[in-house]
Amino acid sequence: MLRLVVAAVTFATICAHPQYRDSIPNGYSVPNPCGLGTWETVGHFDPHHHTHDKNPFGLAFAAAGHTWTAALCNADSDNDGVTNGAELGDPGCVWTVGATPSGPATGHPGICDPVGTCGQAFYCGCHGHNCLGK
Ligand SMILES: [Ca+2]
Repeated sequence: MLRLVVAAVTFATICAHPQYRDSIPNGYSVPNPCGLGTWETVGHFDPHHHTHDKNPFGLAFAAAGHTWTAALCNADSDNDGVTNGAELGDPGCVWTVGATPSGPATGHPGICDPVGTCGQAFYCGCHGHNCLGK
């Protein structure tokens, strides 16, 4: 029984992130700075998997209680000169959960675009400390 509970909790933890896409504007259409398509796991360095390797936006989002706040919207988490709100299509920071954003997402809030130009330890296909110096 204990194994079942542990497995259920583990499964719930692993799968707990997708709803966060509903908690940010255009959470399902954040462009992939490494190519075509969208970046599914907006708060992480891996575009498709919820690793523990959160990008700066993911860390800020967690620090904000996984809530789209004015402070989070006005911040520039990836330090590329564009606010999170502007990148996610909410330049006026007026979006609320369930509402239609004022515009489309134009950039990734956690990965500097163009990739590799902000001193971020991320390159397409490689992320984390192992990428430093590459
Ligand atoms: Ca930015």
